[in-house]
Amino acid sequence: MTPVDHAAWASYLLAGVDDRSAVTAITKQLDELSIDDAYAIQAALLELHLGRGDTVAGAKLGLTSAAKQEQMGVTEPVYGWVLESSVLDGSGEVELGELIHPRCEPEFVFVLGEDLGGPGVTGGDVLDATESVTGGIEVIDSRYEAFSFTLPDVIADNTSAARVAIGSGAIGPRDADLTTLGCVFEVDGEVAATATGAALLGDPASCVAMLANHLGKHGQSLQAGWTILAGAPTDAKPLGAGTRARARYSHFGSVSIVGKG
Ligand code: 0L1
Ligand code: MG
Repeated sequence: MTPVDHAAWASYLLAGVDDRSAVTAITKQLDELSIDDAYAIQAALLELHLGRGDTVAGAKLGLTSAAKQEQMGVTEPVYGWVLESSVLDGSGEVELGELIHPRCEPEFVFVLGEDLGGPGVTGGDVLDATESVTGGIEVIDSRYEAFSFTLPDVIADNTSAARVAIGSGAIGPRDADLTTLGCVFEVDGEVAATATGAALLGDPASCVAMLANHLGKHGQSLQAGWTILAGAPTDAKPLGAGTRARARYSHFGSVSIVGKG
């Protein structure tokens, strides 16, 4: 079988980002795309972004809740990178002209105080290494046509990462039980979904441990100061012009974004 050209597929996906134009899923064009090849494309895509002067602000998990897995028709979590350029300013304004077909979702967010490297990282280790926990809203924007993909496709596409708003109402990692901590997700003033932290595969901290252990297999670790998105406890909602989304958390206050354009 011909080896997968990771650099070429990374450039293909970056062109989708640059052109604000959806591309055909990679798996529709190859006989097979393994999970390892998909992460290798993701790594090549990260290198392209870094080559343009961007930096890594953190890392993320996706598809860590049943709601998200059912929405996207997959059964496993995925891991990706949070770029500094993707972090929104306090206005929460999302320039839709820079995106293809964005959706938004609430996120549990960890800010690390210490490096964390797998293997063998537990949820307790994550809490020990965490400086604070807060809420956010992630804007995801699959580069694939019709927001439709297989698991390897979405891994290659850096797990649809596009923008993220980080809340300011942080708490210490053991100031509350993260599994019972509640989130109300509102779109245009209506309650769109509700969830608790336990929606994230039972425990948000254990999700972050999975990420640290995943990176450990690739000789990488989570770094002190990084922002880590543990995943969305609800499904994602479309973000159009004028759409106002707000995530209200029981312990983090609220985070809002608005679609501009
Ligand atoms: O952050 C996420 O949960 C996104 C994971 C990729 C699947 C999607 O685009 O919804
Ligand atoms: Mg997400």
